[in-house]
Amino acid sequence: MSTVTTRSVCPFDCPDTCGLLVGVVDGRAIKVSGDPLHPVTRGLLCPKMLHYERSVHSPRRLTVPLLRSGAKGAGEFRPITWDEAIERICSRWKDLAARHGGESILPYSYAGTMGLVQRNSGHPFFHKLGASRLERTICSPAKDAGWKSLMGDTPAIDPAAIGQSDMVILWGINAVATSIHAMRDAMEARKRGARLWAIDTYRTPTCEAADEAFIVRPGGDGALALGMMHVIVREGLADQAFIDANVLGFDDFTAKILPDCTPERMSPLCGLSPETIERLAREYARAGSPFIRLGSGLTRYANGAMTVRTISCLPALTGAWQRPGGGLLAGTSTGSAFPVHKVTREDFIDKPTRLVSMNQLGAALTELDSPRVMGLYVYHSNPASIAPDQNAVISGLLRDDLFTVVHERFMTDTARYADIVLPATSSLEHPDLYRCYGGYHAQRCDAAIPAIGEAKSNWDVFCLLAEGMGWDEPFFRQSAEELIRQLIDFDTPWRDVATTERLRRGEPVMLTPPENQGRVWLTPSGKIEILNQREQEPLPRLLPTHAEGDGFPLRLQPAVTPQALNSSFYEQEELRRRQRCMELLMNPADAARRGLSSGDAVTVFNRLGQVGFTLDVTERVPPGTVVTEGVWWSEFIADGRGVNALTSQRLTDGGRGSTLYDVAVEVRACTVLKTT
Ligand SMILES: Nc1nc2c(c(=O)[nH]1)N[C@H]1C(S)=C(S)[C@@H](COP(=O)(O)OP(=O)(O)OC[C@H]3O[C@@H](n4cnc5c(=O)[nH]c(N)nc54)[C@H](O)[C@@H]3O)O[C@H]1N2
Ligand SMILES: Nc1nc2c(c(=O)[nH]1)N[C@H]1C(S)=C(S)[C@@H](COP(=O)(O)OP(=O)(O)OC[C@H]3O[C@@H](n4cnc5c(=O)[nH]c(N)nc54)[C@H](O)[C@@H]3O)O[C@H]1N2
Ligand SMILES: [Mo]
Repeated sequence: MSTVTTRSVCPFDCPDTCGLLVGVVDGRAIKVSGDPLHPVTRGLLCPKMLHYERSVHSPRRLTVPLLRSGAKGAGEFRPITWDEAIERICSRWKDLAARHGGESILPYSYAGTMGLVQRNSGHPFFHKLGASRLERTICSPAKDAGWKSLMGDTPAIDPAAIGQSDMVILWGINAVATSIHAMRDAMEARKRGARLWAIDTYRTPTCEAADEAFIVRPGGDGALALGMMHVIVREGLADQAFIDANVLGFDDFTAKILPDCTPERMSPLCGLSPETIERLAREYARAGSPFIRLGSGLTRYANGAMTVRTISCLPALTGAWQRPGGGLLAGTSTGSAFPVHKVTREDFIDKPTRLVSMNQLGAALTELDSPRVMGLYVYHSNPASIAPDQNAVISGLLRDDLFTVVHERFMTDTARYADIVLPATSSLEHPDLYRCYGGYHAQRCDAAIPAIGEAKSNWDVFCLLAEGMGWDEPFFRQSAEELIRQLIDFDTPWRDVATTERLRRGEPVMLTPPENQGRVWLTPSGKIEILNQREQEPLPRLLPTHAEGDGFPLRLQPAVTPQALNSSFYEQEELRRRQRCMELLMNPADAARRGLSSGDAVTVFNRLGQVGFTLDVTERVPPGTVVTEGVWWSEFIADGRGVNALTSQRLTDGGRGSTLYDVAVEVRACTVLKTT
């Protein structure tokens, strides 16, 4: 049999949205590689996707619909047909809607696939059903809120501008793990002579690759930026001409906020010495075109939005924006490039139903009333692992009167608690259109292989459910291909006729962001608004984290691993082996104080829960901070609880985001767990 090579796109929640080449023999993917002709991927793939075929053809794939046959959470199921599954779900939902109202049903989805059709295909269905609406705010809404407060709708600078910078600051982003193409661009800039700094809470691989790394206290970056700005203003390093022409509120800021923000005062809050804060300020202000690439790490705190807003003031003070390669990139927004409303169909909402935060699923399932959540439909998300306050989520999922359906590729921790499990296709088995949130590329792709077993795509399942509900709405009688076509057949300044033609053909294309590139400020005043009277806090200032008030001595940093993506990829044994086991990284001083050493089984605890880890004593983390990487499946965890048994349902200051990184804990030796 000869190999047919097909183009596809990586569907995962990553800012790089890579172009893939998939080698297919007899309907089976045998090889996946980075598309060398893709303008951003340029042939380079991350370790997770190098063997995507191992996920797609994993023996762990779900292949038929399943009905629970044991107790909730016991993971005992028997196969049923699709007809029976759809019939059971629809009759139960009709009954729930009639008895308790549509709002007693809650959809839960996030980022298993980023494709515009498959990702959003539940929206029209649940709008029509009158279900509760999910606030999809687990990732980084605080980042958007912070940027918007200062910069309004000003479009992001082009990520490629990094190549013209003479100083690149990777701030709260572990690009070696989370955006390898941004890392490659940063390393290329470095080769051309740019200095590369990383600012993180522990020594990540990105820190190792940088010229210098600055290790801060979790949630302390606002203090660092304020200290730097104090020095910049005090030493006359601000660009007064730029400020006069472009910035609103500089005088208020320097009069009311900065005087208190001396490096000495900011030092204990951010964890860097006063001398380091001064040096960072001077070197940043004197750089020609410093480029700050802001990650999401520093946003998942009680002060996350304020931190982003404060850091974003730096290029406004020094005028870095004026020079090519200078400025700050929080993320690109290609939201208006495609008419996604044609998929989400907000017009199907009869009257607006209640919003439920995805960060508070535990409370939604255990406390919410009028009506109580009686039906939960989870698709392309794994909340039993990834949502904060895992113990609360699992208490909710254990409710006998809760009817839970999970549409999944694997028997995830969430699927284990389902009444009905539906098998989902992987991205190689369904068509979609992808746009990127870390750059400006887009690509359409067809299915590369047939569905595994009886797996169905998100869109196809919602069409079946609409039919099962007895709706005659023609919208649900279209194919995914037809929806994709509607997204592409749309006039927009983002692409010309030739680009649209290439998009239709399945080639990767670059979209052109409408004018601007950060030189015109799309705010109500037309200036960068350091002073923003629409905010509860009109000026950037210090805000505390949640963890500060929690009364536990160590800050826990749940971080990412290059070998997984949130809770995805744990099915690949090789990747899992490289992660060894659920480890806790701790500084030698903290370990010595507790009489702990590497390899010890430890229990990490706070008011929400306790979790077992294997200790790794290392200088990579500073005293006072402990770190764990990855979001493990419970079957690979000694006592079944993961890191999110320690994270809380509290929200960020702006954007109602998750505060997954804002965690205080204590650690003690564990007498029960055996070291693996
Ligand atoms: N390999 C891999 N890639 C991924 C993911 C994954 O799980 N694995 N997840 C994907 C998703 S959903 C997202 S949202 C992106 C996120 O990608 P990034 O923007 O890189 O965000 P994070 O990895 O959450 O955090 C980045 C870094 O911030 C650090 N950090 C945490 N708190 C602070 C702080 O207070 N200050 C500073 N300065 N640094 C801090 C963390 O230690 C981490 O090294 O990555 C995507 N890509
Ligand atoms: N402790 C801790 N918790 C975290 C994070 C962290 O860094 N640390 N990161 C947070 C962040 S930034 C995010 S964005 C969230 C992400 O949370 P999720 O969006 O839930 O991401 P995943 O854990 O990757 O789970 C996605 C699931 O979708 C399934 N899937 C993939 N494709 C399809 C499909 O086409 N159809 C269907 N039906 N299913 C599919 C996959 O098998 C997988 O189980 O997690 C958050 N939680
Ligand atoms: Mo995310």
